[in-house]
Amino acid sequence: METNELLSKFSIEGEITKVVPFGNGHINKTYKVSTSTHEHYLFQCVNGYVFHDIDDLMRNILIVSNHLKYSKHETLEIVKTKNNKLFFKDGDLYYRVYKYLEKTISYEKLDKPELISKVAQAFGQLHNELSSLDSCLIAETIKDFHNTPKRINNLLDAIKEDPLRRVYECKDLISFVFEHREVADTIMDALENAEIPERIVHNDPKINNVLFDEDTNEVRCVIDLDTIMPGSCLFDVGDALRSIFTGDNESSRDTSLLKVDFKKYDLYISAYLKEMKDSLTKKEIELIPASIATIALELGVRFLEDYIRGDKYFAIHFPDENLVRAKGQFALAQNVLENTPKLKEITERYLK
Ligand code: ADP
Ligand code: GN1
Ligand code: MG
Repeated sequence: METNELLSKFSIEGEITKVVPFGNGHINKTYKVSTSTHEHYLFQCVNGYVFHDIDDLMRNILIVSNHLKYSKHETLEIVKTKNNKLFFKDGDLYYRVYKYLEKTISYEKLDKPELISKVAQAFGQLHNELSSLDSCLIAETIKDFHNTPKRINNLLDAIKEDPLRRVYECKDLISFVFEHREVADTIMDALENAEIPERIVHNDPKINNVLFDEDTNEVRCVIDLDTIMPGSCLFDVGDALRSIFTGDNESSRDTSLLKVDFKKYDLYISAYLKEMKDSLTKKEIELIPASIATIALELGVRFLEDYIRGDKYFAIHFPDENLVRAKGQFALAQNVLENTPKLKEITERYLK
């Protein structure tokens, strides 16, 4: 079906005047839609390789966005189809529309200290808000999303299958994973042994999933609610810091660019802990430095598995991009491990 025909299925006001690819997300195909009214819309083809149950996915987003709206937070607003459905299915493709959040901007990297504090505060607030949501209402949209040991098992399966004969290129990276195998267990072991609590979290707190106000640079809202599921706040703290340290170098061949920034670390945890001071446990705080290494290793493993399987999950822009991304995340994990004593020292200050 043509784009205009697809868009005609949704309750969009006015005539469509322009549809252009938008944003730098790796998962869904995203377009900004202009209309003859002054409103814009965000049109997405949802990635069916990544998400297997679109009913569950869209219901989660509706529940979470209503919950956030109820407590006066700006959030995603689903534009339903003319048949009052949350998405439109065309063959095996799934489409959805959101209101475009006007006068917002997302960043690929965060350099200004105040922006880092604002993002940390936004995720702290999100975690506080989500704590009053009943986790029974939330479906698991991607099974074992941050189960790092399982991610390694998936990589092992891909290595065995080696459908494109790419494994030989990946030998050094595969060795890195097995040399650092114990890093994978940090968060899952703590969760399974009930040393840390289960919480509903975002699970994908990448910098460009936060929208800032174009004029004031205040955080307007956290978006990309596809992976909101029960898990650990360490998934989010670890991944947000991983994303901040990666910045816009995720696909760079110069792996020395992916490294810890102590100032950014301090700014992030200071603002996050301030928001979450009434609920975080000592163990959660102690595990923050380790969680960054775990999530960087995990993402490297995910990129590597996708490279071996033929780039089916993450969007790529050049042939070996997933391999380059995996190298970058392993370099970051290594750098985090080397700097863990100093990160722990900074963290200790907040435990007193
Ligand atoms: P992906 O899952 O592929 O990452 P996202 O839902 O994060 O897709 O959307 C991709 C980008 O589109 C975001 O990083 C953001 O820049 C922009 N975006 C998404 N939703 C909206 C919205 N409702 N209003 C304005 N911009 C948006
Ligand atoms: C994907 O969807 P996006 O681009 O915001 C991925 C994250 C990764 C990130 C790495 C659902 O995030 O887990 O950390 O790429 N999202 C999903 O850039 O897999
Ligand atoms: Mg995104």
